[in-house]
Amino acid sequence: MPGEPASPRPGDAAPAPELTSWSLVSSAPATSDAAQPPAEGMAWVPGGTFLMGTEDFYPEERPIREATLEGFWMDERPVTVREFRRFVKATGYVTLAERPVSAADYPDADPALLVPGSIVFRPTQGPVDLDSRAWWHYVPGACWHRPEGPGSDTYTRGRHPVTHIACEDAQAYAAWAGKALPTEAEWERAARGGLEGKRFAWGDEETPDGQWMTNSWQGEFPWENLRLDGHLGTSPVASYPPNGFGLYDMTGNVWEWTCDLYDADRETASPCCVPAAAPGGFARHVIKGGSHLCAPNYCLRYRPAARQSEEVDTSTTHLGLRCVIRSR
Ligand SMILES: [Ca+2]
Ligand SMILES: [Cu+2]
Repeated sequence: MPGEPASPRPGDAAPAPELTSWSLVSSAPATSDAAQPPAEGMAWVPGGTFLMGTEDFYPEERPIREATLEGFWMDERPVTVREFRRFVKATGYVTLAERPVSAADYPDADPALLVPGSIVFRPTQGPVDLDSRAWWHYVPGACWHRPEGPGSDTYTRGRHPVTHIACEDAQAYAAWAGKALPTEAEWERAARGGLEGKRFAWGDEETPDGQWMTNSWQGEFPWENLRLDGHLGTSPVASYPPNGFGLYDMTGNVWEWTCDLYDADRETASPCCVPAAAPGGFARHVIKGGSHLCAPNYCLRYRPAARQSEEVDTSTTHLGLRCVIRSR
């Protein structure tokens, strides 16, 4: 596999370094053009061939297939509110959720909803039919710095992942930072952390030694959030251990945009995660990683293979981004 160190051979003079996945990151990458991180807070994801997808969960994740890619740099953490604020201050950028809404773009929409806003999760009072309209609400005024709508703020959430990011917002941030959005294959390669065919980013067991490894939802969705992992909504980035490539929050916390279009013909199981089709009829991109809203009783999607699609104009409480830099 190009980009990966050769296996230690018995009889080598020097004691071979232990080839944990972590050593792939902490040692210098094999390609000379990738020895130094091109920006602060980025980790090297070695190139190679790996198995994408799984047969064990939802239909859209099948089949298992080989993917081969070059090594690349990836943000160790999702982009935070604080980082996004820096981008907005520097550029005056206005996110899609904050812009006037054109009726021409949404001919079938309720005129009352043609105001700037975004889609906010609200738990239900008790058990409900699993129809996403019960917990997703279009809230006028909701946006990246008012995640629950007017009256909410992010003063104490600077280190949380930024949310309410539409695809073009993610691309604008990435371009400003001199980076790009990952492809789905890059994202999944990174999320697996060097482990092959494992269920989670850290292995097959959900809570090894009783430890919560990511911010998901425990209890019965969408009303009973038991918070066993310590967090009700989003969590400060890097609150849980990194994976084998030194990447935090690859799964859980927030979904992340990729630059890949979603194949519209793919069969898709009903998720908690994606609001019922918005009236816009825009292209859909693949999103990866699951979120703090994914609960095993309904949506076990805080896994590297999990994938959903989102219309490019859609922004929600649990969708953010992280970026990559390709070495060539
Ligand atoms: Ca949680
Ligand atoms: Cu989910």
